[in-house]
Amino acid sequence: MHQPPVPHLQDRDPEIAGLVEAEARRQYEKLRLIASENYVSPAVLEATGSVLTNKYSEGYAGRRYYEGQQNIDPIELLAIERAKEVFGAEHANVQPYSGSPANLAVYMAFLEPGDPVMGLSLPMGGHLTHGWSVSATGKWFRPVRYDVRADTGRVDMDQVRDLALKERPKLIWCGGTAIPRTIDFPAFAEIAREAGAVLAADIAHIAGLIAGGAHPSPIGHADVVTTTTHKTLRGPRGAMILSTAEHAKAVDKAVFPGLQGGPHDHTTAAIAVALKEAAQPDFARYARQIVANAQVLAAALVDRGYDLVSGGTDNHLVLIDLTNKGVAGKPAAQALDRAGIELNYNAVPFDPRKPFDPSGLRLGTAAITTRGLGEEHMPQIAEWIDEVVLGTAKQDEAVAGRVAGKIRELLASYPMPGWAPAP
Ligand code: DSN
Repeated sequence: MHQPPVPHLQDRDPEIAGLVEAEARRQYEKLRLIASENYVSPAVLEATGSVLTNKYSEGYAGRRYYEGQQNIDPIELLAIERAKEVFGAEHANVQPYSGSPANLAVYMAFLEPGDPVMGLSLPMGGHLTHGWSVSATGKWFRPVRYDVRADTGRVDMDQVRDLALKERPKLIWCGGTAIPRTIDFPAFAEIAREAGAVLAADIAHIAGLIAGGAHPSPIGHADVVTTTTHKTLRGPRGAMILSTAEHAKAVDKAVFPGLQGGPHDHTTAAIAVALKEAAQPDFARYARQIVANAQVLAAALVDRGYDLVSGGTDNHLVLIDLTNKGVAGKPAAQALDRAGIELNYNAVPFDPRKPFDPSGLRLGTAAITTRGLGEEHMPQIAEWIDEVVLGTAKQDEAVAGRVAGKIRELLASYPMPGWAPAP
């Protein structure tokens, strides 16, 4: 049963209601290891599903293009104040619709079309919007890409410095989507200063860890910080841009009217709720537990002969290169999904295979930590992953059903925020 319940949806549109119910049950029964996903609280769900979805409010508090902002202005101001407080930032914009629009706003704020931009290349763990060729950011700007080192799997800071001084990018991105190690914000800041570039930190994956004190913060090092709000931060699907006071005006102008129309006020309210939750002491415990779980899971996988990019993890994310197991990422991910373990196939650095059929698997521990799983469960999860991967290599289909049953049994003791099976 959905919490809050959805009786009107069931009455008005049983087809959609049925699919929502099926998705909730799927999330309840699966070991959700997609590194960018989580379970939000019922309070965040309620704000997201509220009447705020009815309102238009282009502009900013006190300067809107529509009347009737008596409640929207305080909601957005609360979200801004909480974002500044949680991250210690001088300025926050909570209107970006999601991570990619937030990143585009950074280009809009600081660059002209054709300007050079530097970012970690996508197959090395970067993000499409950091100047990858198929993205608008790679087509409309001049991308310069840095890599991770082949021997360590970690960002090659010597190469970052050499490239920055040679290519003089106007904007340097640090952060990405598949980086299992701590991002060295002070080192990036020093290079950006030397090269005369704006430093943007994309902390979408690690925002919750930063909020909870389990990863160093880019504040005080980066000129501008972008983040989605729904990964480790455990809020609704949205994004924020944090910056120094100096760049506040440029950031706000870029988001609106530069790039977007009306903000999604229901999302803004839910971001405010998530930030209030992230400011509580139990969120710091949650953030530390995410990392502890990932580290124990990584160690258990290494014990079973898995080749992890960089050898382990400092955060919520583990990147496995399956080459030595004789199975590609995609069939392994599909078999794991059938076995109740949900993750994504992923390129690994220097991957000889294609992005749609790469060599690796990416997994993360934010969602299972929300469910209440701890370090004691991680060796068992590594064993299940191993059983399924080895079963895939041997084309043994029976293993999936066996593991899925055991996972359902385990998860039945760990409640899911937002849904429970009918009693
Ligand atoms: N989709 C996000 C992720 O999974 O990391 C990146 O855009």
